This record gives sequence, structure tokens and C-alpha cells, in this order.
Amino acid sequence: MQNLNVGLIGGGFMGKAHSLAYAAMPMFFWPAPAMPVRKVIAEATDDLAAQAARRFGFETSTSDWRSIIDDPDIHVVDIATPNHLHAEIAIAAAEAGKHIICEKPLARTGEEAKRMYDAVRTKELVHMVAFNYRRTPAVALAKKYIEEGAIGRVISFRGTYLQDWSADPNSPLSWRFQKSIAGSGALGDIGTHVIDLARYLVGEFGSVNSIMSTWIADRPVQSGGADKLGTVSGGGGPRGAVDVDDEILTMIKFANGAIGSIEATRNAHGRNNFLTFEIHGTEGSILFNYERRDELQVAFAGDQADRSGFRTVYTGPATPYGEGLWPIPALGIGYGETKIIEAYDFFKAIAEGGTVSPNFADGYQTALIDDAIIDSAETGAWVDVPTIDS
Ligand code: NAI
Ligand code: SOE
Repeated sequence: MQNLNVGLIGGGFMGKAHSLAYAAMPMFFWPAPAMPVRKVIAEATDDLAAQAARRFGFETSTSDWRSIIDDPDIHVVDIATPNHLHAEIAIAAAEAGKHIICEKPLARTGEEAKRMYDAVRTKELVHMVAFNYRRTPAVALAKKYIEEGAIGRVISFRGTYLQDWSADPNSPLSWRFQKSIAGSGALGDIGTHVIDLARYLVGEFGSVNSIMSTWIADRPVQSGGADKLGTVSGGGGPRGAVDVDDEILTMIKFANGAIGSIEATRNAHGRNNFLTFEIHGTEGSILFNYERRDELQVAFAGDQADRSGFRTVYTGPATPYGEGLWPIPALGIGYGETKIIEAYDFFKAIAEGGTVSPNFADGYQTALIDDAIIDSAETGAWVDVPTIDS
């Protein structure tokens, strides 16, 4: 079993989640496909980097992410920075021949995502984009049911991602509200998770018709630093303009004839991480709510009439990834487990010389869907989504 040295760039929320995954992955999945070694972590300053190394168990730290790219001992570059740095780091890492895992959204625009995809597509390296909700066991179970034909032909998909952390007009103008850093607002930040699930479970998007709104036009300025996701007030200082969307709503015509909708907002009071989908097929239905992520609700058309309706299946040893997780259903799947499974699949692909999904092709296709949603919201028209040449 080989050791693979990881250089992690960004020690905020995702730096924590990825570090946990590297430490825990071999504890869950044994024998591990490879042993991740937490070699070096980069942060914005020397002090932040040193603290991150201590906290997250890395051997060394740096405030210069380029030194990670230049280090021949690093096998894996993990990009967990705000979105505007993804492309520059990923392209440099690809040129240096490193395996890359990059947080979502892959890029701020389709054009930026294309450059990233072009940088990796002909190289012998594993690339992954961290749409980890696919790795929730109940979502993988939904995929299995669909592939087995348990709900027949999929005819419709309704997805939501509703949060409320940005509903307070005095929560700071963090990087997530700045187009130059984030690319877009609720669309890229959380809408892309649902787009990824829709592509995974239903298929490619044909066209979209969308609405986008910005509810809070300005917020107290925050310069640099991690996004505290609404847990701190921005205070009474100067306010800056929000130039991204707070909310998006889109209708979808899928290439295979199914239809659907996606709503995403971070301004829905009372909603925390309400990532849901309901899928209707010709022979049954599936309902998933991430806030109850141990459970998949299923209904089958063939059920006897006096007992038909949704039933709950709890994920556990008999369901996807069950061999590595907990020994009894319903002990509790958390956010950490989705990242541990993600790390497992990523390192497995490296160890076996294979590929993993979602990868940069998926990230690029998702960015093109984002572009089409923005275009449609601006024009009011249905917009066709181009399909990438992969
Ligand atoms: P965060 O704001 O908590 O942390 C970002 C960190 O990057 C900060 O600590 C900041 O100091 C650091 N940083 C900034 N410039 C840097 C540089 N030049 N070198 C090294 N470090 C630098 O942000 P968060 O929530 O961790 O988001 C990071 C990425 O992960 C984003 O792309 C975001 O969209 C994605 N994300 C994905 C999630 C998922 O569920 N897959 C969840 C949360 C975020
Ligand atoms: C904030 O909306 C956020 O942290 C997103 O950036 C993540 O992608 C999502 O998983 C949780 O919420």
C-alpha cells in the first residue's frame, strides 16, 4: 500500500473537512487503497498556515501555495480555497503532473472551467471535483435503484437547496458575495450541488429557463479571511455592493426527455441545509432530504394498493459504501462521512490508475449549465446547454 503525500491549499471549512477525511479514510476503508500523508498545508499567511498545520495534523506549512506545486515529493494537490484561486492552482498542479482534487464549483465561469479541463484532459493524472453530496450513501442508493430500473424511466426531478445563513442583511460581505471571487452567488455555491445530483441521477441538461434575484443589495465589508457563514455580524462599518445572486429558480428540459426544476437560496429563514430531491419514474418515486441523510424514501407502483406509499430505507451495511462505514443501519451518517467516501474513491482511482467522477469534465459541464442559467435569467428565454466534447 503506497503512501501519497498531500499538499492542501486552504485551511478554512473545507480544509477541516478534507483533513478529517485524510485521517479517517483508512480507519473506515481497510485495507485503504493508499495512505494519505498530510504533508503540507498552505494558508494566506505564515501564522494561519502554522496554526492550520498544528490543528489539522500536517507535517509542515507554507503561505506560498506555489511551493507545494514545485515540491517533487507532493503527489496530490487539494484545492480548498475560495473559487477565484481554483483555476490558477489547478492548472499549475496539472502542469506539474500532480493528482488534483478541487472544491466546487470547479470555476467561476464556463470559460475558466474549460481551461482547467484542457489542462488535465491529456495528462495521466486523476482529477476530481468535490461534489461530495453524491457520496451520501442514500444518494448512491438512489442511483442504484434508478440504474436497476426500480422506478422505471425517470420522468421528473425537483431539487432544492435552501439555507438561511445569509438572510441577515448585516452578515458580512464575505468572498461568497463577491462576483470577482465567487463567480456567482447561490447558483455556484449551492445550486451546483443540485445540478450535479440532477446530472448524476437523471442525465444531461438539454435547456433551461431561469430566474435569479438578489434580495440584499449591500452588506458590511469584509476584507479577506474565512467566510463565517452568517455566524458573525458585519457590524456598522462601511457597506459594499453584493454583485451576485441570492436566489435562483430554474426549469430544466433534460436531454433524455425528463423535466425538472431546481431552487437554490441562502435566504430561506428556517432552512439550514435543506438539500432535497424528489424523482418520479414510470414505476415509482424517490425522495431524499440531506437533513435526514440516513434515509431514502421510496414508493413503488407495484406495491399492493392497501399498503402503497412512501417507505423509509435506512442506509447501512447492505447499501452503497456500507462495507466501510458503520455496522448497523441508522447509526448516523454525517457530513464527514461524505468527505471520507470522497477521499476513498479519489485515492482508489489513483492507486488503480483509473478515473473518478465527478471530475473536471463534470465540473466543466456544470459550469456551462451555470452560464446557461445566468443567460436565461438575463434574457427570459429558454437557453440550450452545450455538451462538452469529453
Ligand atoms: P473558507 O472561507 O472557510 O476558507 C477558505 C480559506 O482559504 C481561508 O482560511 C483563507 O484564509 C484561505 N486562503 C485564501 N487565500 C489563500 C491562499 N492564497 N493560499 C492559501 N489559503 C488561502 O472557505 P470554505 O468554506 O472552506 O470554501 C473553500 C472552497 O470550498 C470554496 O470553493 C467553496 O465553494 C468550497 N466549499 C465546498 C463545500 C462542499 O460541501 N463541497 C462546503 C464549503 C465550501
Ligand atoms: C455555504 O452555502 C456552504 O458552505 C456551501 O459553500 C457548501 O458547498 C455547502 O455544502 C454547504 O453550504
